[in-house]
Amino acid sequence: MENLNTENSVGTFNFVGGETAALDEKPVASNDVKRTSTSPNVQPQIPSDSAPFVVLCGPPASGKSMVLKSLASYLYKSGLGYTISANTTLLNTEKYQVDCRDFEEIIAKTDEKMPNTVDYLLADIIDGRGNVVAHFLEAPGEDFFNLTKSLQEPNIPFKNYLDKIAQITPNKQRKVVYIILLDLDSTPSFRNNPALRMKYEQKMINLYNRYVLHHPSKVILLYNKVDLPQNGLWANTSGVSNLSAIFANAKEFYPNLFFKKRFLFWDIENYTFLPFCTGTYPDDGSSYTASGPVYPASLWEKIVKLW
Ligand SMILES: Nc1nc2c(ncn2[C@@H]2O[C@H](COP(=O)(O)OP(=O)(O)OP(=O)(O)O)[C@@H](O)[C@H]2O)c(=O)[nH]1
Ligand SMILES: [Mg+2]
Repeated sequence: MENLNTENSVGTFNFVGGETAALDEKPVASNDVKRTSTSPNVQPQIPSDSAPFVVLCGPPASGKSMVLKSLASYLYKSGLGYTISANTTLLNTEKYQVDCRDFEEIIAKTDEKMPNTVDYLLADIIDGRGNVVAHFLEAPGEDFFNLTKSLQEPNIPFKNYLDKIAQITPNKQRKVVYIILLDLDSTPSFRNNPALRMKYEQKMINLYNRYVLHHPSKVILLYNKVDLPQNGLWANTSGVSNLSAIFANAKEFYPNLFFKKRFLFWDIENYTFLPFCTGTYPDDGSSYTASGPVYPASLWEKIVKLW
């Protein structure tokens, strides 16, 4: 899969959404979206080493846990010599310790879903010499976009731990790859609710301005769930048949996330775009069939290139 170029505006991004649908006055909640069981006062403890982070950013149910599982399972089975280890120091709660143990079992099993009760999960990727190559972080969707407080979004500030990830010490910034999920088809549908979608878009622009624009960090725009029929059957679990159609579709719905940055006299793309499919899911939610390795392999390849 290739990186695609786009044209867009430059510098610090402000919301300039093209659609003007009136904002629904009612806060949005969904029965399909699990509420986080972690207390809002819980403060994740970020490791103080300087290994790069990969942070999965997306609203509830956009697929962060399943992308993490896909990537971790791929690396576990890839023969590239990595060990995947859940980092138990992130949260000192009994639930988190159980989630860590379960995670290490789940990544070894092809068709087992991540339980939707997982709030935080920090996975360490360790090379053959025992060095931590990267930390992968999944956090609750509410930390990136709160559906029940959607009217206040995007002005709700990011949680403190995200600052700690980006800034190791006052003088030392960390390299972070932020995977922004271009969610359109979770419940409630951002595809069919432009007002809500634009709030999420602005929140992700805020994230970019705060953590990427003036930092050594990078953004991957990940269009997950490309297997769904809404995407015009441009992809299935084995791969993508029409990448440019998927790209155009993503850009139509999230025009302001295709970031550019000024370099000398030019505006250069400051994102990597990738389609993704974690698998197919029967309606009863019981299990799933994992997608082929093409998606996690491409994602891993891009992450490594961005470091
Ligand atoms: N069709 C399809 N459905 C997907 C895909 N990835 C995830 N899903 C569906 O989305 C649901 C939510 O995925 P999760 O990975 O739990 O979402 P999340 O972003 O971690 O959600 P929170 O942790 O609640 O913020 C899954 O249970 C699947 O039903 C995909 O690639 N294709
Ligand atoms: Mg999750």
